[in-house]
Amino acid sequence: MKKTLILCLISGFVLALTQCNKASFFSEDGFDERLAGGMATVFDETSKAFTHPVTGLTDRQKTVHELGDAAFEQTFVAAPAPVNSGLGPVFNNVSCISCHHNDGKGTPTAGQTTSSLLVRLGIPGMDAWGGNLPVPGFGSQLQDLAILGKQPEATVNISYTEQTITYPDGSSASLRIPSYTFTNPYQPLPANLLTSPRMAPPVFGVGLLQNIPEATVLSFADENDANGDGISGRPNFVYNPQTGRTELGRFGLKANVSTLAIQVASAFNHDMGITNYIVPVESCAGQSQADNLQDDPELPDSILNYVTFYVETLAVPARRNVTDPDVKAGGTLFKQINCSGCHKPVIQTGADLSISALNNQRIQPFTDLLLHDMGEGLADGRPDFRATGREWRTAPLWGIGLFQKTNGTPFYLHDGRARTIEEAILWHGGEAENSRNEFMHLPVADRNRLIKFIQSL
Ligand code: HEC
Ligand code: HEC
Ligand SMILES: [Ca+2]
Ligand SMILES: [Ca+2]
Ligand SMILES: [Ca+2]
Repeated sequence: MKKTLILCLISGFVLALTQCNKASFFSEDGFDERLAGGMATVFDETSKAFTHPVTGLTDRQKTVHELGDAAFEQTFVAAPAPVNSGLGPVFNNVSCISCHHNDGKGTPTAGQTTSSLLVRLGIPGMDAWGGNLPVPGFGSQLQDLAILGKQPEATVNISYTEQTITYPDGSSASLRIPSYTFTNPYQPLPANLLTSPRMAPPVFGVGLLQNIPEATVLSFADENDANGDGISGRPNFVYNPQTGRTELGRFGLKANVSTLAIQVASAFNHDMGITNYIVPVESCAGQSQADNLQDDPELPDSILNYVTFYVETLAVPARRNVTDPDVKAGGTLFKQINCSGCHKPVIQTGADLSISALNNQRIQPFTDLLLHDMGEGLADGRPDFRATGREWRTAPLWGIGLFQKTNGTPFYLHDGRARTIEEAILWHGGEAENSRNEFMHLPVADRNRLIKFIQSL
């Protein structure tokens, strides 16, 4: 009797302690701030943080996820081959994982097996669906590698010059301004060439982004800046080759793709040269490099579906240090200087999927999935459906504090030009100019708190 009472007292005490500890993880509206992906959150802070499936998958779904995982890591080779056949004739890399390192960001180099930067191409004008016009002889993407006996379309050269930025308080930072040149083209490139260098973004959490109701994304838009905060934000609408319709764009750095199935299918085709049932024609069809093997589609339909399911069901890593006073203060500053005007901290997902962990989740993606004019400094000058040459999709910030672990050396922004979070912020212009200026006018201790907050995401 006595023993039970003591036990009760002790367990009550322990419970009270843990409750009180836990309470500090909870926001004012009662949600656990660590759960960046809601139920689709995983607690891992290692280099493998982005590689885990969401919980609650059925046994069959787990198997499909694992099959997709294996294919994501497979190195493809030139046809004919018994497995993983069909690479090229021209391509950018040999596997998904060699660009999306540890399912995270890439490295801003081109032409090597660890390179994750590809260059989209175009010429002025629009196709029948409002899309970008391909370059005769090169298409809409520059493939800088080729299988034996074929020529890469060209070599991509990247160089940087440093520019010093001085804060009002006298301290300074250095930004590297990239310059891209294209040498050894297999045939001359046109004079009116438009280019868009893009580095691989992370691939986790994309199933949740796909499950945000369209009405929610549209509700964030303020095309004519009715509320006068300098931020407009507009949706991209893009052609879906599977449905033949124009749909809300969510994926790609200019929200230039509407579904993960198409994103993955065009990655296989354009990045690796592997034709499939969604994108069946070799990227170099009609060019002198075409293989004319008549072996299409090169990828089994099942593999394409597995890999799509794999990225759809990759969990989001939990936030860290959410109770740290500096992190909390940084979160307040993030709202005060209106970073949250584009990087939306909290969104509710929809309800209509068969994967329960992706349904009805309160997520913290820190994106509105909209396009924003980011100023001349970040402009590429190449439109992509409704996106202009100055517009980019708000980069999701979840997991950003782990890039150092998942990638070794982290790189930020669409082409990896920024080496630190501070540099990434200093590149913000256009609609984000006000926020950038307010950041620069903060005392250094507050700037560091804001960065510490970003590191906790
Ligand atoms: C050559 C490097 C490269 C390879 C290989 C590659 N990707 Fe990507 N991936 C990118 C780039 C660059 C983007 C951004 C594309 C854009 O803006 O249009 C991207 C975007 C994505 C996205 C969208 C992420 C988002 O936030 O919108 C997904 C999902 C994805 N890739 C999956 C894959 C899969 C699956 C494979 C293998 C079949 C693959 N990728 C192969 C470079 C690569
Ligand atoms: C007008 C909308 C807008 C505002 C306001 C804004 N951002 Fe961004 N942010 C973007 C867009 C768009 C990108 C992607 C730009 C690119 O890749 O070139 C981005 C990228 C970033 C990145 C790099 C992410 C990555 O994965 O490489 C960080 C960090 C970031 N923003 C932080 C901030 C902070 C901090 C603030 C407030 C000082 C802020 N942003 C304000 C739109 C905005
Ligand atoms: Ca091929
Ligand atoms: Ca091409
Ligand atoms: Ca506005």
